[in-house]
Amino acid sequence: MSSIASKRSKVEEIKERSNYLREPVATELLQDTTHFSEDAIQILKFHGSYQQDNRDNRIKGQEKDYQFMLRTRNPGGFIPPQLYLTLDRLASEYGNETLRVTTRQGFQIHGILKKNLKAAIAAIVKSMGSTLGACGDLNRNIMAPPAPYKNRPEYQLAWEYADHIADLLTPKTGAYYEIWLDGEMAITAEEAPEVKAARQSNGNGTVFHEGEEPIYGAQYMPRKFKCAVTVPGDNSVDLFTQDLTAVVITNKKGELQGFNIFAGGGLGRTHNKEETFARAADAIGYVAKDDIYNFVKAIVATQRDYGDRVSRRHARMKYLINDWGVDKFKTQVESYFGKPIAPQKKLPEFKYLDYLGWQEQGDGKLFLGISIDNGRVKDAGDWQLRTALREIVKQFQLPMRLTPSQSLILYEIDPGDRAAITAICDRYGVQINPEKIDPLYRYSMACPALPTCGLAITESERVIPSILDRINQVLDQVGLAKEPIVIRMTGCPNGCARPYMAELGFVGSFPEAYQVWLGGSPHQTRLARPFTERMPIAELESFLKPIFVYFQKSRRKAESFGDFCDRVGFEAIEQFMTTYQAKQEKNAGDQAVKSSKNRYRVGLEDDLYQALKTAATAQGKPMNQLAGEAIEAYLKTLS
Ligand code: SRM
Ligand code: SF4
Repeated sequence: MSSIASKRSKVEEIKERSNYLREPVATELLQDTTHFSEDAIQILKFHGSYQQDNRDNRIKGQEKDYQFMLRTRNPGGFIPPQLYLTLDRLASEYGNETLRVTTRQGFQIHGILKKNLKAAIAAIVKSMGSTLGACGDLNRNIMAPPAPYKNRPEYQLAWEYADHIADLLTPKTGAYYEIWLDGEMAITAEEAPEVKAARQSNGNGTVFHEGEEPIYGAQYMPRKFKCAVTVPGDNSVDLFTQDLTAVVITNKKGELQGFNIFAGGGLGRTHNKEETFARAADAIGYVAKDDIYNFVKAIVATQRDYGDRVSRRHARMKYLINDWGVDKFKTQVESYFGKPIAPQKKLPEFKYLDYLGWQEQGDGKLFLGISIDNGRVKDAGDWQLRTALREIVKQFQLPMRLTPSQSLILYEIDPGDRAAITAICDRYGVQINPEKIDPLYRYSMACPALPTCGLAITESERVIPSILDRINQVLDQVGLAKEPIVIRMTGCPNGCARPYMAELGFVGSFPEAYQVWLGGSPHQTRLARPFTERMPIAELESFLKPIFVYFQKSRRKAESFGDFCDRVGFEAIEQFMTTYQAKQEKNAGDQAVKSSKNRYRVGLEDDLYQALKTAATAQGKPMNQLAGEAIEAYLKTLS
């Protein structure tokens, strides 16, 4: 073995030993245990599951309360009705009675016991779903705008190519079906012939001819790999955060011409490790439509062969592009691609779109975008979203698209069914009018964090409602009620709810304390920057108030909070905060001096004292205040 091979990270060796993702999962699944070994945990991820434990139930000296999270892989967020109903059933049968829409348009079920994992995965596959490749070092769920516009070909193309690229990069190992379905292949939609051909064609060394994985090889990717396909102007997919984004380019007739390519985005970082950072993707170039699969393979091969397999902290493709520079990266990609990459076509500005409420889908049918707080589909108090969705999907057999902002869209709705669907939403307290949703809630996201995520430093999903309520109060006090600010929170710096693209980002840094990021754009086209390392959550109001006051006083017309922070800069914000706090302290001091004056005593005769007491009670004022006012008024008459 070469010295380079011996330096490889432990996970690289586990992958290689796994025999294309089979072991030790296959063996350990049959054992009567509550959890898997460390090696099996790594391989299990590729099958779409994470071993977790309920951190609320940790007791020193006792075995952890082990449970498993299952994540679906469904390109463009597509969930057919039968799959939704199966997931909903599994959430009750094996899970914690909730489903969770993720920030990459997938569903997660939490709380599954090891003994039920096989039944749960098998049920998903038999309902036309999959969890294969939802986690692990390979291509993750491909994102696409969830809007079901049938009269806008670019949107349909984005869906189509998200599906095709997902097919191209799906692992080919037989392990998944052997382990979870006893070798029975699932009935899946037929793969497009051009995708099949592209996988087999060996464009300049992009493909392995031996083994089960032509594109990945036996060691898969150095790290997770994330792609999106979108349309010009639509940034619902947070395109600058992806390893690879393809933007559909059509001609005036709506016919596909090719794709603008962005690459090298990524958000994961570690506190106090400067060598890790969030990075926005670079514009790479333009690729004609017939070349797209070979181009994707060329990018994948570049990261596969040159990505860091020694340090997992440095293994995402963003570090390769950053270390090499865009030009060197492009040269390497071109050598796999076999031709030069053309310059990008002109694009309009990208905007964040969430597609909520009732809308026309362009072919006479309707769609309905439903906002879900932090993606958690549950029944809680008056808000019975889970029951409402089950009833709607069952009765009307509607497909859905999960959105990258943890919400969902029901589509293919007959206009005649609109009233009945609205009535179900009303009956179960589900607000479907976007105008009536509080703007902070509408635009915010939070990751799951505690109690399921093993990496969480702080709370996130469970505390964000109270934090948004507190922020709303501060906004109210400074005359900014209903200001739409994009707020995102995570329980650690990995960035699962993409906080580094928010206008106001909270990133768990110490128990009960968050790093605060400011200056992202409302359309997620610019990275935010860290403003403070540790804001104790108890100090939220005193921390934010001066910043909001400054924003309220000095913003330009229609300027958003994020744009304002970016324009004035952190130095100006800090300066304002210091002056504001000094003023507050002076006011408090004056107040104290003023109230200390009241401490002088003046003697009163009994009658006068009783009269003052009666008047003070009648007016609801303290006696000393009324006495002070009366004396002040009398003295004025003398001067
Ligand atoms: Fe994530 C790890 C949840 C989107 C960056 N992420 C995790 C794990 C699996 C924790 C773990 O490794 O033990 C979390 C499970 C929590 C739980 O209890 O469910 C977790 N990530 C999520 C989800 C569910 C958050 C959500 O609120 O929806 C998202 C699932 C998406 C999906 O369907 O595939 C999720 N994670 C993201 C994103 C956003 C995105 O992809 O658009 C990011 C930042 C973008 C990026 O990858 O650069 C993200 N997650 C990470 C990282 C840091 C990766 C890195 O490059 O350093 C980790 C930790 C790791 O990989 O070592 C992580
Ligand atoms: Fe867990 Fe951190 Fe991701 Fe939140 S951001 S889900 S705490 S890994």
